[in-house]
Amino acid sequence: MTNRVQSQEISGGLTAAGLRFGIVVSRFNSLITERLLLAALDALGRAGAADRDVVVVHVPGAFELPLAAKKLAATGQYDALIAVGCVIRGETSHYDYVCSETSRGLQLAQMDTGVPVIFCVLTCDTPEQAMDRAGLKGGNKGFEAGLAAIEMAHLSHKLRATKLAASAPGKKRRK
Ligand code: INI
Repeated sequence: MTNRVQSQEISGGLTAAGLRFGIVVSRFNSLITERLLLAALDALGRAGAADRDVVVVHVPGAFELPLAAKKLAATGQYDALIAVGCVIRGETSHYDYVCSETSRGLQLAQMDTGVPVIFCVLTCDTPEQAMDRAGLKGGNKGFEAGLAAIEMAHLSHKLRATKLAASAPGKKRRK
């Protein structure tokens, strides 16, 4: 016998019809980022997103992704965003700054605006590692990002509207 509580499950769907997406893509390492972009568009299209509901914005490099994402999110027109980039380690510490500020900035963009921002930024030691994740050995992270965007778009709408089903009298909420 178990006393395990039967919790209410809230999860995101995987249909994209009627949802609006913004994709910010860096031009740096475009051989990789354009492959990631195509796969993200493929995922959205297969799930039913309409052409008119998907906007793509190009920026120079990964470092510029957070500002573009935040500005798109602030328009209030998008259900989810995807940030696509590829940072490849060089001989100096530049890589570390670009990686940390890009991830920090993208997290801030979604936390400040409440619009999901999917992190599709590859951070790799070699071009081969990046290619493996952009359609070669390791699948394509762009496709995964497209699916994550759809799921998070649904989930964030549902969480906004969540109410606990009235069953037993609960604790009074603190004001
Ligand atoms: N930008 C990238 O997107 N990937 C990289 O690998 C990269 N490297 O290695 O330097 C890179 N640098 C540019 C950076 O993102 C900015 O565009 C630039 O510093 C101007 O602000």
